Amino acid sequence: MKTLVTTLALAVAFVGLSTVAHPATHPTIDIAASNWKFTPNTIQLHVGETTTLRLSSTDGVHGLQSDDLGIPMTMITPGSAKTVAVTATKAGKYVLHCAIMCGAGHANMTLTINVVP
Ligand SMILES: [Cu+2]
Repeated sequence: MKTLVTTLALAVAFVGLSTVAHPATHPTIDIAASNWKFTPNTIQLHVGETTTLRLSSTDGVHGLQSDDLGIPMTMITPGSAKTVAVTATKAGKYVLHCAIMCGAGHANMTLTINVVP
């Protein structure tokens, strides 16, 4: 019984510490662009919660931009990841098209961002 209590106390302490250890870190979502898709192609954000999108390209030059979500025109090129902090203010489904003409599949290259309360 004593062992169980000690284990629980340690578990609680650990959870407490891990919460305190990263107070200012935003959740980060990695998104890889390629010819011609975003992976993942659907993500979910919460209203009012700042999330960092880490954008990289495995092939081709692509782009992301959204006035509605406050995402500035961001060019995504192979070899250098770009990070964009997003704080959605309104719930909804936002379908972002690749913002740079990238070839045959460009028109169908979308990233869907579902913003939920
Ligand atoms: Cu494109």
